[in-house]
Amino acid sequence: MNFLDELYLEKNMSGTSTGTMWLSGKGKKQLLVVSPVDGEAFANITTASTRNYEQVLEQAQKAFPIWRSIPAPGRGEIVRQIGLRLRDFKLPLGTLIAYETGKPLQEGLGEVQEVIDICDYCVGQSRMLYGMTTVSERPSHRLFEQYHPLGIVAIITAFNFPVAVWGWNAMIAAICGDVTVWKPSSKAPVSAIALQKIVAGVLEQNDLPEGIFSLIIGDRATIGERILEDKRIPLVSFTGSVTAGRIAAQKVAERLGKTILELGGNNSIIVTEFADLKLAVPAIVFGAVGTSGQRCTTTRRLFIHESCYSKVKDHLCRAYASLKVGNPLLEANHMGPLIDKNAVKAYRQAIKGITKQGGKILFGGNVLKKKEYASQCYVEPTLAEVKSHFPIVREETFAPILYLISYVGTVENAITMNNEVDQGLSSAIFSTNLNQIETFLSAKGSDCGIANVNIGTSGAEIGGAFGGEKDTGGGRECGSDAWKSYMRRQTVTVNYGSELPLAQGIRFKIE
Ligand code: UN1
Repeated sequence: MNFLDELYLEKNMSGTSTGTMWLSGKGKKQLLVVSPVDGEAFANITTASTRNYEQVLEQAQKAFPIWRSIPAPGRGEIVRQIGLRLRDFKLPLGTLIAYETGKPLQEGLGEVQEVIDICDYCVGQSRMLYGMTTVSERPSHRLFEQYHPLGIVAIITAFNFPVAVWGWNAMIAAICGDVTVWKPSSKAPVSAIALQKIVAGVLEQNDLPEGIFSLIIGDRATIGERILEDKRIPLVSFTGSVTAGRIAAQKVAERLGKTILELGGNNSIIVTEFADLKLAVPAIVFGAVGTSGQRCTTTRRLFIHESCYSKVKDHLCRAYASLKVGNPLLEANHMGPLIDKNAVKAYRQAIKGITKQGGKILFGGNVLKKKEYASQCYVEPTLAEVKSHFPIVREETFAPILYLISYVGTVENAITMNNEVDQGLSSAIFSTNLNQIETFLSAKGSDCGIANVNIGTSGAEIGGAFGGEKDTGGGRECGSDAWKSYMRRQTVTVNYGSELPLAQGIRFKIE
């Protein structure tokens, strides 16, 4: 496999790096990485020990004052070089992501592009870390805010976006003057190693010290828990399930650390009687089967107005029948495998739940068995007819299962159903009616962090703040003013006069 060589990857690798250096040792736990594409064990990673963890943290602590002292545009220059270098490695890295996670090559390439985009974005943002100035109530006083680097930021990422989510966090943190320690998912560690090696090239060229960008691959008990409890880490950015995020948030809160949480979604599209189906159908299909239904932004629920329900259902059944499932490295295939056999088990259980709770499978519902599916991770993209209140519909099953739900009456009825789940990440409406669109976007509309009009729920651009409400965790990453979470805010009042007036008009005199 050429892409592995092009990325300087070997079969046996260390999973711990402080930048350009890789830490290793004997007797540590090995992590065998199996591709869901063909079931081949293609890498063996030595995971981090508790001693490695300490080494990484100590190095990060040393690097922080050095990195912090480089003016922000200088840090932006390093990020610019990372973006340039990523362009050179886009094809092999995109291919590796596809091979390691099972997402189609196009989506793997798109993911690398997402990191390139955030690098470009951060170059500009590095000159715009501004605070506001306001007026003081006191004469000859100036009142303003400024932002300073926080320190060590831990980034815990999931398997489904093994490099993009690092990019959103690490590149923003870097321009903010923070150093980062990245714990990727043990289900997609090789993409993380490849990315670390690409970044290392830039660190080397610029003679930067170890500890600015660190990588630490290890299990939850050895590494994850330590990060959550470590007071040296003021901010933990966590992407993962609601269950794991809830535990992480509690642990970090106990030591009064900060978190950015990007947890589960249960995203819906509303198709009203005024929808343009030419736009809606492909958006729905991509939203539901992209990354095999394993994006946090995946379209899971579809609320279709009763007047066009059977038409939309027919369109979707036809579209699903034309989908090709297979090796995601082959461009003809629309959907690859799920991440592993456990994910297939969850898919199977959900299918059982649907029929048990009174739903009907309209398309798919089976695990694929032919020779080309020998890894046993391939499933059929699935359409199911259900009712919104079914317990299974309230859950986020990380699989390509789309729930079709008919609604009657006004768009408000569909919005109510959109909002009645615990999660609140992404939502969309397909309509050409201004009243419906603006109702969906109004305060009584969608309660999600993302609300789209005439586009699907997934595939957000990096320029906006990314994240959601309720059980999705409330965090915001990526663009807009998300950078502020990676810095500490300081309110400054300067007295340049010769008197000492107190605020609120308080009188206080000493002899
Ligand atoms: C995720 O699934 O955790 O909006 C992130 C999207 C991608 C990111 C998804 N840009 O679908």
